Amino acid sequence: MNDTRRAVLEAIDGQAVSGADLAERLDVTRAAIWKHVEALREEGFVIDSDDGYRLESVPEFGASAVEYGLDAPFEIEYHDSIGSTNDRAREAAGEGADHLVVLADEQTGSRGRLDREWYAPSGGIWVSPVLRPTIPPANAPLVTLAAAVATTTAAREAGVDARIKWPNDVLVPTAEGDKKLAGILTEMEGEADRVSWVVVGIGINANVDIGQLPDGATSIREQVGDIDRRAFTQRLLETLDDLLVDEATIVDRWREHALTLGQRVRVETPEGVVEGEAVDIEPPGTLLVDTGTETVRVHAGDCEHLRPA
Ligand code: BT5
Repeated sequence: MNDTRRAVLEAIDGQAVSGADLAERLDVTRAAIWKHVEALREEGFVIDSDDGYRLESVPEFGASAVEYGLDAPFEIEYHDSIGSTNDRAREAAGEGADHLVVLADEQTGSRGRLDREWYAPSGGIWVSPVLRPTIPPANAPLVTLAAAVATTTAAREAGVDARIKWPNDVLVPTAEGDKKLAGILTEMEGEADRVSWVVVGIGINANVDIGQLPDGATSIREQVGDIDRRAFTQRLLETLDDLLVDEATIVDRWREHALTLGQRVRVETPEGVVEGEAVDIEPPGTLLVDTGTETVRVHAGDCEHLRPA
């Protein structure tokens, strides 16, 4: 959001301020103030103008709504409907974007890992930050772990018992088994020694009916009722930013929320199937599986939680 527009919102949040006062304080013309107010109204901000301008309410979702009050250095690009936020974020990354977050209410062509289909009806939080971390490509899995921790943290704060399945599925344990609440698709481009960009696509079934989702999925609506998507998205982005600034904490925070550790797992890796007890995780995201005869380090694969032997 443009700095003047943010300053207008901050000034009129909680009290009425006249157009003349605002213009003087922000060192712009009254016409400019009026234009900003109109643009904000068009985005859904309710601004009363009976006795000076006064902010009555912030929209439920959208670019300025999420940017306003966000304590992290991201610019939001919002779409009511888009093919895939990851596709758009990759395009923007290719054009040099950094700390841009592509956000949508609905996606019509979204993807999971390995080109699997991802359901993204209206009411979800479909979000793809573009990042340019100064890390070697081998450490990129840390960004995915951070996204899983950030998603889980925001969901837990919203009252949902969210946990992480290695490496990055966010699940809710239920009487009928674990249900998937969110998924993460990280895509990147890099050189031998340096990542040039990472797009970390996060899909959260927020205010969505489970009838619109595949079997095995759950939503925040199903678990605790509808949430404030604006506040949730802000919390998600703030936590992600904090974690990426302090990379050393990512793996510890991941362990705190892990559902996989201590469980019997079956992991399909490119080198074959590994079965055993998941005992720990190591940077940048390697799962340690105790097969009974040895400890195998698994770097990538699809993980299934097995019933205890
Ligand atoms: C994932 O893939 O879990 C990564 C999903 C990433 C989606 C986000 S949304 C924002 C951004 N833009 C995109 O285009 N993508 C990202 P994977 O682990 O492959 O899981 C895919 C499987 O999850 C599917 O084969 C279904 O079985 C299941 N699935 C599909 N949609 C789901 C949903 N909304 N909730 C829960 N499970 C779902």
